[in-house]
Amino acid sequence: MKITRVEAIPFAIPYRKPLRFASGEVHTAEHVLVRVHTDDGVTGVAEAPPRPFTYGETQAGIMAVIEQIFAPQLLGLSLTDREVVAARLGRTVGNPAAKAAVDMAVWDALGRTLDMRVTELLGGYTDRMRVSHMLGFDEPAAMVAEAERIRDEYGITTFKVKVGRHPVELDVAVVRALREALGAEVELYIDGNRGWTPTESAAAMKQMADLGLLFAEELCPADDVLGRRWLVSQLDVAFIADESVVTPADVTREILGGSATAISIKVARTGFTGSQRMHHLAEGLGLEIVMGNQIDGQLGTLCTVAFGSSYRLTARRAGELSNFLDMSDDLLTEPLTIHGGELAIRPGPGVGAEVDPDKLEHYRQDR
Ligand code: MUC
Ligand code: MG
Repeated sequence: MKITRVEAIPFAIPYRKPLRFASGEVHTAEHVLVRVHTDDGVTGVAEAPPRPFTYGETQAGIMAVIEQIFAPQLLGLSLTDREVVAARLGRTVGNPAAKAAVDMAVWDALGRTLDMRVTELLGGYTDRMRVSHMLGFDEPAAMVAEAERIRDEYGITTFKVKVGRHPVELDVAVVRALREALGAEVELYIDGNRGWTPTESAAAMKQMADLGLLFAEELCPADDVLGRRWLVSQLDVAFIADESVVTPADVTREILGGSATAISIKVARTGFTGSQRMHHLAEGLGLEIVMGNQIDGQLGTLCTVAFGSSYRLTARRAGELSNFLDMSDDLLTEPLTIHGGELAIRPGPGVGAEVDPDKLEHYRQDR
């Protein structure tokens, strides 16, 4: 079970349809595939999606920190030394996606070694999650058409609507059009990616008061400390902290400071080890959790559903598991499929992912 090698492989897969939101846009999945090898001949895999507009990481930076700092620190450790792995990764500040991918590849290798699913190792609560689909910026008619297609093709009935544009009426019109077209039975929530001020957020929420929103996420920056507290104190909808809660300490600060009332857990930034800490803290604080998506490919999505299925609290709400549908291709031998609005974990050990060597050869950027 000893770690003998940690590989970081850059790859690029274009999106069929770019995703646009208040803090940025993604046209190509320029991710890093992480492989952790052991002396038993086992290989664990995970992917790191760089999001410079959210965490400051780039693809080249993720490669560098894994190859130059993390890999040498982990060689010789056992796959069961997960807290030692976490402590050594923790010596370096920042770099959440790079750390998360290394951590998840270690868990995947452990699952493969023990012939157990990661979901069983973590908590084993269930084997599937309801899926929430994210709608990026577009005209109201186009966003409604996409939601209808996703509902009809995949049975998905929960939608996260990207907001944060100016004037706020632009986004309010989209949410209203979605509610009118899709009816009362679908779940709708909004994510501002910090695009609005607290007062713009409050005005928008007033205009959407009759639209039955499930949640509002990160409408304004957490650094608007008093403004955000003022906003959250007047909402009758739970306010999700997403990019403002990258560590358990962030959760403590945001929740006890009155700047959020629920959290998004993204395994792409907290891995499995850190996400466990976030989950247990949220449970102790009595918070709702949404399993978020950092615009993950299929491997990242498998990691999210593996974690989300592990606990009652993370499986309760629909998880954001469908961004991969907009990619032109992916790395897995067997593509993920969403049926009846649900995504199931894979039967194999670890997270159940098999990377197709031909696809990796085609999309990798280091050859
Ligand atoms: C989200 O929930 O914010 C946008 C940027 C990112 O890192 O994740 C997405 C989705
Ligand atoms: Mg978000």
